[in-house]
Amino acid sequence: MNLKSSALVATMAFLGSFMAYAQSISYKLNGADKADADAVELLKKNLTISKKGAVEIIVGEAGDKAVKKYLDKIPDASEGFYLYTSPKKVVIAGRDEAGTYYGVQQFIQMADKQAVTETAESPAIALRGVIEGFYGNPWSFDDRKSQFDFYGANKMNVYIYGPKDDPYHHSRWYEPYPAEKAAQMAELIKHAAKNKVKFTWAMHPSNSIESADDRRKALEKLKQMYDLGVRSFAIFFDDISAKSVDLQIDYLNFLDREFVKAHDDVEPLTVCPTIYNRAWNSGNYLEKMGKGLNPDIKIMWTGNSVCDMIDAADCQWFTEQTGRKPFIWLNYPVNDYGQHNLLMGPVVGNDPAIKSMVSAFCSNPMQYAEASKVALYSLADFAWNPDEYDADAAWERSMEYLMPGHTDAFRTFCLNNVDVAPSVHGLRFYGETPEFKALEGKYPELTSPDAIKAYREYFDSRSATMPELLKLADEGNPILSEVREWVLALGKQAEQGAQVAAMAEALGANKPEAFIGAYRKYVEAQKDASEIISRDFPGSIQSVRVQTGTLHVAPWIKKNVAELVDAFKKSGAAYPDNLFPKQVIENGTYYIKHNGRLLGNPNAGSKGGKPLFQSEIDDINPNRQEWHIKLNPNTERYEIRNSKDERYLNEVCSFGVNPYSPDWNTYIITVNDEGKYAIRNAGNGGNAYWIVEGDYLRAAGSDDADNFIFEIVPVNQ
Ligand code: LOG
Repeated sequence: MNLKSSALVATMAFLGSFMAYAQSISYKLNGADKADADAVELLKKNLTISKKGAVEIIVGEAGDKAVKKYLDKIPDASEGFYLYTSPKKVVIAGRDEAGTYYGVQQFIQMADKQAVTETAESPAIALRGVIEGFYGNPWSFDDRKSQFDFYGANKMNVYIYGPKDDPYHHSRWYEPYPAEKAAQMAELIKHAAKNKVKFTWAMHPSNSIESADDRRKALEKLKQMYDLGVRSFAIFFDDISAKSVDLQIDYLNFLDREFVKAHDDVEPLTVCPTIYNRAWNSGNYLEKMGKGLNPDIKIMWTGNSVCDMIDAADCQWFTEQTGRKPFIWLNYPVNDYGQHNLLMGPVVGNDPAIKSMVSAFCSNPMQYAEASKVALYSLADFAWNPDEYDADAAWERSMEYLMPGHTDAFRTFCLNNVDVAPSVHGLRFYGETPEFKALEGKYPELTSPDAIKAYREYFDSRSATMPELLKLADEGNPILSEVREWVLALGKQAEQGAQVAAMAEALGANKPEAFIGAYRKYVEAQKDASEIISRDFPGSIQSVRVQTGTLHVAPWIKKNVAELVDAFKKSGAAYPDNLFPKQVIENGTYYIKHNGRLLGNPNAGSKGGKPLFQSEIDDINPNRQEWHIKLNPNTERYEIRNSKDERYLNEVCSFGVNPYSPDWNTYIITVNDEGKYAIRNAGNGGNAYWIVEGDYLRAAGSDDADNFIFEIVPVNQ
């Protein structure tokens, strides 16, 4: 055990005995008859209460007799509270019911309830919470209940129901919920209220908003939801091609008039527009919405793009367009656009200055409800008090809060699941596996014994956390049982990493058998990893292959395996014919020929330009006509570089001048029965085949059969 963790264990033990002591304190309540009933219930559930209790808790909200003395200490803002604690007396005084409730939450979560403390707090942002607005398996009934408890405990007050794959919200919005689902909905609404969470039900009618029949159905559905207890509604128009903004405005104002305003107990309407981020803005859609919608209708906004963090300029721009503050729909930690990865990092990059510029700050999370709590914990912190928000500290506290007693193992897990891998949004999240990144900085090459040892130790220590995490998962820990597959994948990735180190060691020691053995184990671990699938049950809307460590660790493994295998093949060691996957072309140096002419690089060292076919052999600079062709381990396609100046060929068959990008500049090379090769763009570079026009290459071919026109001949043969 290292020093750090033994100190931690000692602290935990101390805290444990201290908490047991705190539990044994008995309290008496003063004001409980008038104070918010949910707050009082919470006190009774968590503390020992008796008429003769040793410590008095004075509880209530502004206007209650019990807290009259403290009235001027209560912040003059809704949901605010004053909290005083001491060994003899505790005061919890809310501006309103929610304020008292949050004061109680804060008190019961204090580790040392006997400390002398005094605080007066209120939220910086009025509406804080969650939009269940992702694609994929909607949350379960139990997931949602647990979420509401979590929101209450962390002072979030909004939940918007809008899972894209609930047909009663989206594809068949007009159908009433069947009895069982309706009963669950009613129960959820009550459970939300107990936690001071406003339950908003959203409907996504797409373009069915014009006819009298559509509108009648909409009113009927809203009425069903009202009868189940919903008092707050939203209409979503995201991810459709809208027929007309005027029609949307007319429809929204119709529902507002005929339904929302027709009830005196329904909250103002919220709408998710079709253009919900700045990147998609064109024409005057938003301006029209702003001018046309009844003024109290809130408009949702994801920022500069679909997945973005929010700053003051974004909000200002939105307000100029719409005449209202944006209701922030933060697409984090949602992972429906990159389902193979979990997003377990902190919420970073939102500007505290937005606190007075938004009407709400809400997250769209992952279909993994429990795992989403890591990010949501931080989000709650930010939205309550952005000025004091410290992303790393909040994230660290979430480890303690969510995984007490197992923070080190859980932190390791989370740190391996920060990035989202390349996706449609081209977005990456940084800060993943910082220790590994540092290791790569220290040992860029896996050649020295020190490097090999350091990497092996790194991966072995990752493997060592697996039993603890898996045990928790198997014992039903809510987060780890939900994301058990990622735990398994992390274990398999650590095994792969350790085998890479073993391969490097064997190669250095010239032990071919050990190399082959390690390589085989690597392949096995990789195969096992590729077969791990999450949410693989009948009826699952998304079953996904899972990935971890995609920012640093996975590319490192691939790159090093490719390099080691390459070096091993070149070492002259004997190995079974079927050991390594067959490449169409082995990594090496080649001539690229067309009708007997050689492709060359006449202006080596210059910028840009095109390679040229020539009949003559270049005797003076032979390597102008030689090409390094190599399989890129990450794209599994080939890169082609000129051997004279290492300039690469790009997707328009010129010499690339920008930084080489494997997504753009690697090619699929195939061979036909006659030994002729075809070269084709791929990835971001499109899918055109390379053809020859005059003396030059061009990427313009579309027919497979016509494009086997190149001879690729190894130099030295
Ligand atoms: C959807 C949302 C989805 C998210 C991330 C909004 C307003 N709508 O691009 O349902 O979870 O992006 O993929 C969206 O963000 N569309």
